[in-house]
Amino acid sequence: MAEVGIIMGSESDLPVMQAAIDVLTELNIAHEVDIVSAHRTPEKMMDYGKNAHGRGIKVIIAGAGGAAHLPGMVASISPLPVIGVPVKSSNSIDGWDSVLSILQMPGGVPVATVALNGAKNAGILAAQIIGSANGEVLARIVAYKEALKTKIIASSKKLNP
Ligand code: RP5
Repeated sequence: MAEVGIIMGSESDLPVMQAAIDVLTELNIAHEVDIVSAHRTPEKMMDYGKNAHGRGIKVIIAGAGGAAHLPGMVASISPLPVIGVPVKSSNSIDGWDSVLSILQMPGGVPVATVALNGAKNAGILAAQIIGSANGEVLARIVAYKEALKTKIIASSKKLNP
């Protein structure tokens, strides 16, 4: 059963959002993926936000670009933690519109906003949230971070043998 729900406003967001899918697959966290648009399928968005926790989803990752209302609107209706991914999309002026639309939420309705096109970190953060209450997942995160360290040490040694 999926524990992380990955949604995005358009199929055009998928090349960016694929990084979240890939890292969750790598960390062996069950996830589901769907296109849910705040502006084009508002009823589906409300249904998703209302029902995700009842279906066993524990964290939602929502990506959108331009007037990026999907993460905030889902956060407005869901009790789950929502991670927002600002996408530099075709309708985005320079990316700042996507960032600020997701980042500047009013008090009481948080969205954990990652960097522009930062879907990989959204996936890792979702895994860390799951891992905070699941020892097996936590051990995978520890191993993941250890691998990051090993890679940097190897790069350093290559430059300074
Ligand atoms: C947003 O508009 C979507 O999330 C996407 O980032 C952007 C452009 O959508 P398309 O016109 O490519 O479908 O709602």
